[in-house]
This record gives sequence, structure tokens and C-alpha cells, in this order.
Amino acid sequence: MKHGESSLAKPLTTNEHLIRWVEKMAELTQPAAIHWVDGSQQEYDWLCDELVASGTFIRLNQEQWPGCFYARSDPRDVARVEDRTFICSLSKDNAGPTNNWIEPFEMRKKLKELFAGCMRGRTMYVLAFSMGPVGSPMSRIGVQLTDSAYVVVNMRIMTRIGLPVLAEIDRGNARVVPCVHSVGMPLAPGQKDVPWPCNNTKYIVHFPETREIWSYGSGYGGNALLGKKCLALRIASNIARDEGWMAEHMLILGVESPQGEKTYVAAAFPSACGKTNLAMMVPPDAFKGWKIMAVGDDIAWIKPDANGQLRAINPEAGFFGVAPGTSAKTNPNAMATLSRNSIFTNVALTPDGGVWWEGMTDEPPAECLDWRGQRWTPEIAKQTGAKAAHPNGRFTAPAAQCPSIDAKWEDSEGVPISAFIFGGRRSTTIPLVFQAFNWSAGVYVGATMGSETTAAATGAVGLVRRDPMAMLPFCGYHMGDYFRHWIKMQRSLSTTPRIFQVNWFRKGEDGKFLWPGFSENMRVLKWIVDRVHGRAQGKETPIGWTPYYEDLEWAGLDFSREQFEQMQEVSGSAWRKELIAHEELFIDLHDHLPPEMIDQRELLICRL
Ligand code: SAT
Ligand code: MN
Repeated sequence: MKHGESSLAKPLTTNEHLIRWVEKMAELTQPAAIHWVDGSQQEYDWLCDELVASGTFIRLNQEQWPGCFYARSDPRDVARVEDRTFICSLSKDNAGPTNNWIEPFEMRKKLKELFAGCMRGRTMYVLAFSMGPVGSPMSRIGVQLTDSAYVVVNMRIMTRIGLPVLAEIDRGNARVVPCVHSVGMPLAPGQKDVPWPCNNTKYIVHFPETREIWSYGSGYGGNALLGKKCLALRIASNIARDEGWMAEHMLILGVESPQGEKTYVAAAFPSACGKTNLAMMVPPDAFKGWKIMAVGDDIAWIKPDANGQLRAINPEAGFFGVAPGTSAKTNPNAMATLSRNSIFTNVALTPDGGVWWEGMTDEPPAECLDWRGQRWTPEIAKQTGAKAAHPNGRFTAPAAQCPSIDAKWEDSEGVPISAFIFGGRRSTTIPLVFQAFNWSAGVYVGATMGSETTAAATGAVGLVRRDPMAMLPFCGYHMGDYFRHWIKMQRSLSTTPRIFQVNWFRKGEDGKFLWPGFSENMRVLKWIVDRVHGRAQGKETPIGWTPYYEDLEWAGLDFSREQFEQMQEVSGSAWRKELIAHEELFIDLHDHLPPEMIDQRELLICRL
């Protein structure tokens, strides 16, 4: 008998609401079976075996990659679909101009049509999950119904799932966020399944008032692992606004000095701009005794404690990181984390049953199968430009396996946050680092952040778009009200974190990056920490405080004063253009913009 077969349809809860909702959804979606997920290792192993049998998973060479699996998605299902993502608030005004909105009644009608019979021939998994440590006052619980076993096993790495969460629901004091997910490919009797079922029609739908998520047609990443962007950002941003806390697209890291002083910072970067690398950074040799500890690499839930100090938790339990570019050189901690018990999606498969991606090693393998399953050689790549791994190819790896995971990463109170860092991907204009003059000026910096688009979302890559606080695709309500919420947060704080902007991606006239990045970013982090503790100098410029050349530690890096000045340049003409670009988004948001944003813009114009 297979794992838990006898108890497949037996609810693992006594909660009547939950049981009735599952029954109602089963009536709608018509699955062949219902499986209540207990979250055990035994169940996980069984599901992985099933995925291998069905062709979704390939078991990797267990000597080199113990506990690891490999998956290739349908080539039409490789990234988040922002144009198919909807915030269906009661009023259109509440969703704001940066979100897609459809009238909720109309959307419910549409969803009913889409989901009717959509799980035929498949198993519906009932997956209870906790964002944040089970039982923490800062955590939230969701239950995802899904017809994808791939989603279940990924969610087991990314969140806390199963019996402990169901017990929390049974205790009766948790409000559950209902999440319904289907790949949208029912099976007729006798119809053979495909390795990656999905549907060309996709809907990623949020109902902020009722705190509900419905996702149809995709099995990939944030479209399908509903705890991540859907719950922990789009729905949580609504909850946070109502309750006076913050749900942010931020990594959390701790900087430990040789004297043992610990400073935690949270940093917002758009998808695929190096959050995982920064969170797991290894300081360069010259920083003997300094340590960077990771708390999270993507999402931060941040709340003022009783003393008015902001504290943050990482609501996730794993990393869903971009594989290409990750190597023993760029991110040794990530390589150690993903070396076992991990799932790889849309990277290349080597003949010896291992994985590879661009940038993993200097020498590419002589041959491999690319993310589409086609033969790939360096020769073919040269001729056709074909990539072995998709640029949004990902690893799913347990956070607990990260060698630099912080001792407090699962602390239910969270860690104290002393600074916020905003960073986009910008070839021009934005210097390596500066500090905003105060909280309102810092909110303005975050609100006007721009970044060049990446492969993490479908659509053109490399265009500068405004991505306020890296939340453009993730804020579940009106962006103008979100800025208001940021401004208002200051009132509940006894000490406000300092706010910084960084840009690792500025280029010179030759088109090359001016800054080496990666572990050298430690030099910038140290200045930030020194500023937080009132130890470092700063030079006043029109946009904020910048370091003098002498303020950064340069030991072990050959970087001249001229190079530094070039990278830190605040060009009047470039900034006047930048201000016009700020205006673009502000015009759209004008009727909800807090007055502080207008004031800050005026002040900046005067200073320039
Ligand atoms: O949303 S995903 O989890 O697919 C990745 C991202 O865009 O950050
Ligand atoms: Mn992200």
C-alpha cells in the first residue's frame, strides 16, 4: 500500500469550516481523490517517487546530489505572469493604477467557470501551511488546495506545512487564508498526463477584503507556491496596513562585528537583482572577524514591538533562488545550501545526473540537456545563443541548510531592524550608496526607486521601470496608500531605522560594471552599519549623505579614488531627468499620494 492511502480522504482536522470548504471546493473542481497533507518526510518521499514515476521529476545522481530532484517546466510556464495577476478589491480605486483589477463579482463568476471540473482525473491536495514559525504571534496560516504534487513538495521546503499547522487551526484562534490552485489541465479517463501540466489561460487572483487567493493555469514559482508572493506579500500587505505593520519584499541579514556587535538590516531589491547573494554574502578576507548571517532572502514581515522597535521575521522556510550566476565564487553559502534535499527547475541536466547552469563553473560541461531537454554544447551555444538554463531557472532549498543562517532566524519575536536598504538595477545615475536625510526622505527614495526589468517576470528585459520599494508587482492595494502607510509607520516607532539606497549595477562608458559587487558589497554594508551607530562620516549632497573615499574600508581591493568618485557621481543633469521619471508614477498615483512625497520632491528640486 502506498503512503497514507487508507486515510487519503480522511480530514486531518476537526475544524468544521475547513472540512466544509474542502468539500465545497471538491464539488466544484471534481478531483478523483483528496489527500490531506501531513507534511511528514515519509509522505514527501512518496510524493517525490510519484513525481519521478509520472516524469515530472528526474532523480539526480544521489552520490553527488543527495535528496535532489530535477524538473523542467512547460516552456510557456517559466515565470510570474504580472499581466495575469489581479487584485479584486471591492472598489477599483483601492487596487490603484499599478494593479490589474476586475470587479470581484465578475471575477468570481469567471473563476467558477474556470475551476468547474478543473481537477478531474487528479488528486486534490489539502495543504495547510504557516508563513512564519508555527505558533509565532507574527505568523499567518493558509490552506492551499492544489492539484499539483510538484507544488506540495516545493511548499514543504518553502513553508512549514502539515500536522503542526492543522493543530494550530484546530486550536481555533487562527484566521486561515484560503488558497485555491489548479494547473488547469483536467484528465479525461485514460488520458495520459504530461510532465508539466498547465494551461495557456492564466489567472492569479487576490480578494483582499476576504483574504482569498485563486490561482489557475500555472505551476511555476510565485504563480503557484501561493504562500510566497500571493499570501506573504499581496494579501499580507493588506493585513499589515489594517494592523499597523509592514509586509515587504526584503531580505533580512545580520552584520556581526569582530567585537560581537550585531546589526540587522532589511533590504528591498526587485526579483533577480541579487537579494539571495547579499543575504548569504561572505565578507572579503580583509574583513577578518566580520560575519554576515542570513535571516531571509526574499520577504520580511516587520512589526513595531512594545518598545517601538521594528522587529522582522522571515515568513518563509526555504529559498527559491535564481540558479544562473550562482557559483562557489559568487555565493558559496547558496551552493552549500542547495547541495542536498533541493529541487531544481529549468536548469541543465548533465550526463552524470547532475545539474548545471550558466555561471556555475568557469568551464561549461562538454554537453548536457538544456532546460527544454534538448542537447546543449558550448559549441551550439556559441552558434545559436541557446542557454543551458533558463535565466529564471530556480533552486528550491531548505533555509536550515544554509551555513550562514542566523541563530535567530526562527525566533518568534523577530530580529530588531536598524536600517532599510533600497536597491535597483541601474546602469546610470544612481550612486553606489547614499543615506537619505530622514525617514520621509527615505520613503521618497524607496517610492521613486527604478530598476531595469529581469527574467523573473514575463515581458521585456532591461527596461527601467519604477518599482517602488521593489513592491510594484506585490503591493495588494493602492500604491499611493502604501506610501502613506510607510510615512505613518514612523509614528509608532521610538527609533526609526536609517534608510539607504545602493546600486551595485552602475556602468561606465565602456558598458562595464563600475563595482565588483558580491562580497565587496561588505564595504558598503560596513559603512551603513557605522552610520547606524553614529560612527562614520558622510558628505552632504543634494540627494543625501554619501561616504567620503576615506570612509570605506579598501584593504584587499584595488579601487582608486577616481573610480570611487565616478561611481558616486551625483550628476545634476542626470538627476533632473530622473526627477521627471519620478513624476511619471506620481501622476498616476496623485490622488492618493501623501503630501510628504510632494514636499520631498520639491526639496530635492531645490537642492539640485
Ligand atoms: O515570484 S517568484 O517566487 O516566482 C520569484 C520572484 O519573482 O521573486
Ligand atoms: Mn522576490
